[in-house]
Amino acid sequence: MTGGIAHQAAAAMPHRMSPPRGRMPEAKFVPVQADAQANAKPVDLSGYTRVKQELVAPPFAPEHEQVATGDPKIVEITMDTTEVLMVVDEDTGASVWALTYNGSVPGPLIIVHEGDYVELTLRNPADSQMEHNIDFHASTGALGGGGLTHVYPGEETVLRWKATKPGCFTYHCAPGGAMIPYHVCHGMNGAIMVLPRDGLKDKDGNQLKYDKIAYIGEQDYYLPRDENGDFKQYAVAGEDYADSLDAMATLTPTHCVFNGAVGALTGPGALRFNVGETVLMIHNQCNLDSRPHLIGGHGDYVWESSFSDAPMTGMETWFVRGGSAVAAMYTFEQPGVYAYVNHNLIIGAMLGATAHFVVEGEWDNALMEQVVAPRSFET
Ligand SMILES: [Cu+2]
Repeated sequence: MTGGIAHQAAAAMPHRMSPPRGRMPEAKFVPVQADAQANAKPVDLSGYTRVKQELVAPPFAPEHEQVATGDPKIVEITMDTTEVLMVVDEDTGASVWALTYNGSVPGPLIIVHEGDYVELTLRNPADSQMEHNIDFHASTGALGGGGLTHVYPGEETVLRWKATKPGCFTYHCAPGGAMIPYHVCHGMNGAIMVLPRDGLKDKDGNQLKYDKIAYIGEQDYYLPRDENGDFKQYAVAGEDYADSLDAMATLTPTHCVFNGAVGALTGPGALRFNVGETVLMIHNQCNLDSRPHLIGGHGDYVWESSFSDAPMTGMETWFVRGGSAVAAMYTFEQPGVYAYVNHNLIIGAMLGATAHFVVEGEWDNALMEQVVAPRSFET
């Protein structure tokens, strides 16, 4: 059998520059897959409308419909695998050469409807140090697309896949071997939400709508330290590879943060809502388990798995299995500052996994009232 993407790529290899560091051997399944692809029947998508989705930086969501209008579409998106020096904690000077999709940790939130196609153009900038790809947990086949999207610096590729499973899903880079956790633990992951065409529903089939999305990516970092205990600095992406593997092997993160850095979603980065607004919190954790909790609020509806399943209701804390994304919906009833945390409180309070939701509106004494302000008492 000749032809096929992998064979063509292999034939082209001798004329290329030597692979950048981080290049991993092709997975053994690829020739089998390439043969199957070479024999595959072409698919006719001429009846589909094409739309472009402009991706935006977290914690925000791209423009989208909650209930789809019209037939399934081909949704075109573009992501660049940029390598960015990012401060993780200003107080300690901890930094990381983040490996990213579109320059952010997490990568941008993608939103489509069940039955749509996602058509991704994945570009690896020429000044990158490393090879990248993408594995969509929402997709079917070829390691989630990971086997078809390896791009070297200066290369681009286009992958199209059908969103057949409704729910929130993680996506991440997966170059192979230890490079997989290395890239994931350098920020190279994000989430896609595949909505049912008729939107979200409760267990009785009643429509559930949200006013805003809070897209939160929880990221565990394993940052190497020098002999004095200070975080090491590196000149280029990938230079920390050997040190990082040693740090990762401890299974003990130095940081576990929301949206890339300690405090990214507090202070000026806090999310803002009003009493009466309904927020859909989308939480992505590509590596570790997490236990999101909204201090002072609840998960009115929580989908830990498929949107095809009825949501859990009235949750105090919900669960994100490492390597997945979940959605939780809540309508604010009181004003104030809510802390959204990983309720492993060591991770939430000491490693960085805390966000603040600042909610404006009128206080409801019927729900809570300070009957006596703190005061001294007679003994
Ligand atoms: Cu990567």
